[in-house]
Amino acid sequence: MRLSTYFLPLLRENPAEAQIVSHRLMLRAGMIRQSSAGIYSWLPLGLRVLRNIETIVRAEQDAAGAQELLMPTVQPAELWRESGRYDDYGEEMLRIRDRHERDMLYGPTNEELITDIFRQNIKSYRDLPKNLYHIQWKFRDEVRPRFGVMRGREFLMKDAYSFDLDLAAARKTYNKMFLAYLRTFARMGLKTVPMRAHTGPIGGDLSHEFIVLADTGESQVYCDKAWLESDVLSTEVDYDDDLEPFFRQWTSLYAATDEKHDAANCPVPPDRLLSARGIEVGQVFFLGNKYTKAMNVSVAGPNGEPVVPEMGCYGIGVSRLVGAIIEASHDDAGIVWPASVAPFGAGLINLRAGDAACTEACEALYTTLNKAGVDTLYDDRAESAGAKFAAMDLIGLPWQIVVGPRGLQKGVVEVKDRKTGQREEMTAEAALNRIKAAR
Ligand code: 5CA
Repeated sequence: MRLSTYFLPLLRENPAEAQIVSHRLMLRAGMIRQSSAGIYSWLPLGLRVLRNIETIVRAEQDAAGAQELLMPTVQPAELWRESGRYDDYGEEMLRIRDRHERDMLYGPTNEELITDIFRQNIKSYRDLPKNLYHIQWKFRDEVRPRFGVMRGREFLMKDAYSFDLDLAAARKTYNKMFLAYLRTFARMGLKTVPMRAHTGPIGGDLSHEFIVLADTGESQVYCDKAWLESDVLSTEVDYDDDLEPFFRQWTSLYAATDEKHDAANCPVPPDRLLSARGIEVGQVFFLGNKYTKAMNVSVAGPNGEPVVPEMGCYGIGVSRLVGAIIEASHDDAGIVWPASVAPFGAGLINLRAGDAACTEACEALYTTLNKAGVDTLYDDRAESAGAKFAAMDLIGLPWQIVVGPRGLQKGVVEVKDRKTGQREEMTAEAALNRIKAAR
């Protein structure tokens, strides 16, 4: 992509309305624009990140045996009357009446709709287990939308819903999702700590929140410092393994949100206890038969008897993750994207846009980088070097390649690692190899 034609409205100044760094940087980097309180448009750069996050979420959901579908955003009220939540959900639900005076709503979550799809189509125990997910926009009319995409009113969520024949099978599915969540967040460069949680309006009796430790988190959390050394991606474990030992291992270290933490009875000695702020990026719930019972769902069991399936539901805040990743990975100059979610693999800076040799070298590099699968943002604008460096640092691509007349005379370009800030001169070919090798 050429920056001269790309829609990337960068802001020099810090927007007054943004209180936390991720919100400030998302606005300054031209990723989002607010359309009304807690509702945002995703501009091209922001959308690229959102899509990359979706791709990782999808890959791990699929690997864990969940199947993707897509349910609508607008739902009929009658399903929510069946579960009893139409009245319970309160002011957070956006209620709509259509031209035939039918009560509709903009979905804040999808338990009722998926349970209805299930009961209409699945009749036998032979069709179980099923775990179905979608990545869809939700609306919750939060009293205080704030911090940009972190607490929005409209936000993108991955929500999966599982149906199992009995408790033991449902527990296995819960464990699979537990592993999928740890892997998903780790692949985005995030360290998340699973914490026992309250179930709130979703219901059920077992639940974990996945918390990213970050100074600007909305909740106070406590955990064993040993969590900081944990690395789930280096753990050899397969979704088809018996995951109970894994689950036990990953819940054995102490971790609790403010609501669950009891200082007087905390099992971790003070020197090992980490007290920090946290951002909730996902939550898993074991629901039991709360919805299947309320909505009269049953399948024929092995002897023809009706069995009420056990459910679980599993949410990931896809749009919130964009903010959470920035909170966890930025510096004074801007965002520092982990390569797995970066909007482009590399940025190419032409220091002298009017210079024939610089332009020729840049064009050649641009072509080879893209051909090699390194999606490249090429700053071909006639701006000052300072403005180009600042823009590249702000948008935080993992690699910058700087092409200038002085370097070209020596046959080199400069490669900068955005994370470490290290700069090194090398041939264009070596630059390409360096970036390819790091992927
Ligand atoms: N039905 C279940 C999951 S299937 C559910 O709705 N769970 S939830 O309420 O915990 O939401 C799932 C995730 O969505 C949360 O962990 C959080 O990361 C994200 N989320 C919730 N509310 C908001 C919001 N207002 N803005 C941005 N993300 C949100």
